[in-house]
Amino acid sequence: MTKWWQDAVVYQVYPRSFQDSNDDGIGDLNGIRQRLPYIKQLGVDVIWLNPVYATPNDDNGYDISDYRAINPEFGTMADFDALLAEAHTLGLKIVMDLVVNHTSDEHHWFQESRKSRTNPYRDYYIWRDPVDGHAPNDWEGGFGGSAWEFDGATGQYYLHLFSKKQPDLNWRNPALRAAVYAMMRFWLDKGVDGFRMDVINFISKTDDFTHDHRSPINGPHVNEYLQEMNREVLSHYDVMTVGETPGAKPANALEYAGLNTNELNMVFTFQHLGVDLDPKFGRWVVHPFSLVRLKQIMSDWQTQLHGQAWNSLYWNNHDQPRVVSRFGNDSPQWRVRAAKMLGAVLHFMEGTPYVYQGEELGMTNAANFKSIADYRDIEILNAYQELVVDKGELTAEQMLQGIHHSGRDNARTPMQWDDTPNAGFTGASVTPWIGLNANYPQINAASQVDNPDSVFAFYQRMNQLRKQLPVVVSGTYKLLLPDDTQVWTYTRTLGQVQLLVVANFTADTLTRSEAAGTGKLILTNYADDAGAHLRGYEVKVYLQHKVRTSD
Ligand code: TEU
Ligand code: CA
Repeated sequence: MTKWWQDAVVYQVYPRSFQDSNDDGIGDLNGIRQRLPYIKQLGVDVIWLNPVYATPNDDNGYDISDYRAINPEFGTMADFDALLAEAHTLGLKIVMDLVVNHTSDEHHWFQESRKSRTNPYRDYYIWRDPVDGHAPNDWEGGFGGSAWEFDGATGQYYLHLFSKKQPDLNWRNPALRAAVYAMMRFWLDKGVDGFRMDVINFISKTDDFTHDHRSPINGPHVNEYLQEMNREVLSHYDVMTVGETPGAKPANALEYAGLNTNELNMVFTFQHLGVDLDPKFGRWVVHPFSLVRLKQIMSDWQTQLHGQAWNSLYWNNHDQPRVVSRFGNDSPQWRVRAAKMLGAVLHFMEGTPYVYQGEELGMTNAANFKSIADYRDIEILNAYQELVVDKGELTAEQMLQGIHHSGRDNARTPMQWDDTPNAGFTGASVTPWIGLNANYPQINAASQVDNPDSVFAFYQRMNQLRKQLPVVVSGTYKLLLPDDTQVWTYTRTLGQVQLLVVANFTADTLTRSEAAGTGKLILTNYADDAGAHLRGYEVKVYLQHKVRTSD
């Protein structure tokens, strides 16, 4: 028997860029409520909202100054309550973003904490004395520079794994943990259906800070804290939880997302998204990805978690470039087929799929952003300053090429609703908070929702098949042709029923015996079945009976 969050498909909404309802160029809660029928029509079950809480927007809401107040740019608490009620009326659940590794430095807790070493809130954060007049260790912040900021008022450094406006909370402090649990109950008692937990495996750091080059990931007490959170809060509600766990491997997920470990329901790994990143410059210098490596990593997650823990399945989110541009082909000739092929490869694996806004339309990276002035993301702007301006390690052209391919703002351009000015995201004469992708006249929801050959219709069909075929949720995954550099093919088996997925990751026409499935072709991005041939970016999904004795 599966849990509701194992049968579900999640749709991620980045509120700032989804739908503006009051012509200020910024997406908002009432805009999301207007678009609930569209989300329902897609056939998903859950909406994950990126943070909507009060924030100074240093990191677009991942720097929270009041966990129990709505960002006025997005609306009011009444607007939130109306959105939640309307979603529930439509049979949609809403999952909030829980950002409790850090707060904004403008949060009341930090304002108090920095006042004095004896303030009751002092130990809500991580303060350390200078060592020989310097920061306690060489850790770096996620957005450049040291992870330590000196605060003159009390002569100590505070830790911030991200920007200096995002001080890390001290989870070793039981009073802090209790305050977080009380806040969680506030939202769950309103009827919220769960949480996505931001960098949740960072909440336990090393027990001391004297070591250099120590990774703060998967610290010594993470499981203890998550089990306490589950005992104190989560186990009292019928909710879904997904932890964002950068650096987590399958062995970590068996604990974090174990079916019987009483921590979380699933986690987001980043391992599969490292296959095209540079060892030194990360996302800013991009290498062609290896399909063999991608298949190997994701197949390991499938096989090592099966029956013991639960996978999330995603290509895209607000921190990642658009997958059709990254692992597919966003040229006019191939974009639609590649977007469908990538969707099918992901959605027929075992786990809960996450569809990021616009992925269901085949939206692409923003090729029209010509200069650093077009970008808004703190991660992009700080990296450009550090690598191009301060250190000169990359030229502006090299950096812009990397940003074009991998920058987070590729996912944060406004949702493309139709071909009217500003793509229907905001009023025609309004300047949105970030520029649009110039291809919105060609790629938009209005041109797809009634088109049976659209990427939207393909995602609708996948969502229907998930509901119709138990093998999609519960089948055992097996990778075929592991060393094939052009094709990804796998089976899912449940009893005598088997799915065969065969996907061509190239523009070439290929022949693979595996492509000639023995059962009913239930989904393809071409009109017909070319037998053992696979045309450019072709994907074929067969429903067949168990045929291979080796399975
Ligand atoms: O992301 C954590 C995180 O690891 C990403 O920032 C990722 O490492 C980076 O984008 C890739 O270089 C979460 C949120 O999803 C992200 O939007 C926030 O910026 C970050 O935490 C801090 O809250
Ligand atoms: Ca608005």
